[in-house]
Amino acid sequence: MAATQPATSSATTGDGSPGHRFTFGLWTVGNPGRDPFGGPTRAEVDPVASVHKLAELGAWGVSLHDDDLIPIGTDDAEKERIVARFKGALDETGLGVGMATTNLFGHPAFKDGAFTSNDRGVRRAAIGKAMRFIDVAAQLGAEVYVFWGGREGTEVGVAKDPRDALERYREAINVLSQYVVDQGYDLRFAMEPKPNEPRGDIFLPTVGHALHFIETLDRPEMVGVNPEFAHETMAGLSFHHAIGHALWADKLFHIDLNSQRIGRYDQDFRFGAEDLKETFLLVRALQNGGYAGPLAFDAHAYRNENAEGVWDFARGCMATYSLLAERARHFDSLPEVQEALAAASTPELALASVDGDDPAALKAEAEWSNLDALAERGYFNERLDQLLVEVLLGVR
Ligand code: GLT
Ligand code: MN
Ligand code: MN
Repeated sequence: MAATQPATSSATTGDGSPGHRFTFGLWTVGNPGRDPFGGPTRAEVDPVASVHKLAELGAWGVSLHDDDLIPIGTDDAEKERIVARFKGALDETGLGVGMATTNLFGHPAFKDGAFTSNDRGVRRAAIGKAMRFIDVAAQLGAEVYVFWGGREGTEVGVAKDPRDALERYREAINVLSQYVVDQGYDLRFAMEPKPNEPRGDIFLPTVGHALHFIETLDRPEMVGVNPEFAHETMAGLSFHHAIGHALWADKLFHIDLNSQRIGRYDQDFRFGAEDLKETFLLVRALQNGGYAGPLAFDAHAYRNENAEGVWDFARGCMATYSLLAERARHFDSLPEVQEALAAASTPELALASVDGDDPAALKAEAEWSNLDALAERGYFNERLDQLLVEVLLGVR
């Protein structure tokens, strides 16, 4: 399958590295530090103020939920005024909208799920809520519309048959993609997997599940994935492998960048705060895979930061991405790395294994004597990995 991604138009400069289209969710820089054990430690931030500050820091754009911009309970006239003011700030600063999405997890109506609630009335309202904000997303020029099914899951497995839940999930995405086509909007969808939290178990828990689900849709070409570093890591999986899989399937429409340790709650730390090696491998995979979509930071400042620390957090995310992009380019440019890759036979993996051969020839190659001969070689991964560590540490 092709590994290329659709090129996107206006690449501008993020923090120090041309071509990176860095975006931040309004809910990320606007995160007031609330957690399950304590209330806010910082004031709420006006979305328009976030737009101006992010523009000043060199971000390319923002992403947002309906409820980040339009508070629950807002009437239609006020909604129009809010959207116009926000669009004014985007026009003034030149910031784009990387993605928009629906909050289908905050309102208590969605406590049993949204598209997969057992209550048909809730499912219909969830579809309608998404339609309402898809209209706004189109108006704001969003590239991608994300579906993160935070409440689509269970604590009590016996209460929902996963086959019915998946069928209803599928129905909702089909209805919404038809809506986008009927309205003539230029919008693609991206499914964001997560294994758990806030539900005990969430449907579409990993990138692999989502990639399969997409193939069952009426319009699979319109739908890709929005993998998040923290979410795959929570499942104990390699994030750069998930990204490789999505790129291979031509389905990486968007990406949520942050940091996370395995086995913890959903930490959403600053990009690069944990596991720099995995983070390096991710940046290199995106770079070498030709990913040109938004680089969205879905993270937040530590709870003990004040308003000033939030902007340190935002600068840190962009700076670390840019630095790792430079390290990845440098790594691949080193002759000793190229030699080590050759010793590991890394380029050989790109060659077809079989070239119209006679099965008899392949069977002959499975002789024990040949297997014994093949077992003799080393793959020099120690050398290769140490080079990577030394590049990361800046001594090479
Ligand atoms: C929420 C979640 C994120 C999703 C957002 C989109 S909302 O913050 O933790 O991973 O990307 O709905
Ligand atoms: Mn996310
Ligand atoms: Mn997260």
